[in-house]
Amino acid sequence: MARFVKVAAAQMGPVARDEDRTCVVARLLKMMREAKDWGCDIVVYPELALTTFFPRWLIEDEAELDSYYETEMPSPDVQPLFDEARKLGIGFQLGYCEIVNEGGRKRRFNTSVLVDKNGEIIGKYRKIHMPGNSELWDKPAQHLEKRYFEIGDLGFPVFEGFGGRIGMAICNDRRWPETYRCMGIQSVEMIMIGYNTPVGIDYNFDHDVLASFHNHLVLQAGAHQNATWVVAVAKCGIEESSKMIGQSCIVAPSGEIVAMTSTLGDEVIVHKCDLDAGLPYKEDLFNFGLHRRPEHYGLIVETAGPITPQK
Ligand code: ING
Repeated sequence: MARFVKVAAAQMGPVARDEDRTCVVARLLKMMREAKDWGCDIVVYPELALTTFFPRWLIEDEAELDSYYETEMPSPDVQPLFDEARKLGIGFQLGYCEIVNEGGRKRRFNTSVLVDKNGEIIGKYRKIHMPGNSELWDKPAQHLEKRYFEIGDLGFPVFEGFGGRIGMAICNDRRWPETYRCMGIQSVEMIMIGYNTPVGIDYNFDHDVLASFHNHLVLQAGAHQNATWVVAVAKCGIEESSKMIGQSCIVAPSGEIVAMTSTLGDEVIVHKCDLDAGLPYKEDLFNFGLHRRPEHYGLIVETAGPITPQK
């Protein structure tokens, strides 16, 4: 008996710096209802879905910085999304900025939550691979995520939900093979990844030209090599003068892109995903127990080697 999950990727266009949560949540609700009209079981939203991508700026006023974070989930502004999910009987994944008081101190994370069809949170993930810098750098644009978020402390958990095994990652995580493999060895069947990916933030023009290629390259490789579905959802377009890539997509365990957006705005794409599609790969080509030999890999360099080979 096939286990189908009908998934909607709800790509978002730009969110302005002064766009308040109620307007943003209204956009998310509109796409949730569209997803339900398509008969979807779950709708996946981008990273930092509730606000503009503020790590592009140096923000030194703590009150202003705090305004981009949620101190509870659901927060009052986001509660309508949970209520509508319960009313419609559809789950969702949401990326947002989290402030918690843990260990007697204020901690900030780039977070995503997985919510079931009853509007209950069944899983949380905190971004581990934090790109950019903590101080201003001498580049065409800033990317200050290391300044505004701690490294995630929840690992890469895999949750039972929607009839399968669901994992999450956030943006830069998708560029690192360990992200997928940590969930692959937990037999993950679908990984949901939101992203905000600007171009033009460094001097390597080829990075910009290849940004969309690199986006799909890592998603397709991660999906195939770990026999899992990947649902990758952008916030994109020209957001506060920052150009961010779109091409949100749904990738099958074969590595094939089965659905992709074609705009840089709010756009819902849908695919009926067979969670058993990964089994032929898990049982044969990528049967870790049969073919994978980490014990024979020899010394795996655990830290980055020298960027330029020593003379
Ligand atoms: N964004 C980017 C990403 O990994 C980045 C960071 C930008 C990397 C440009 C390389 C080039 O897609 C986030 N939010 O991680």
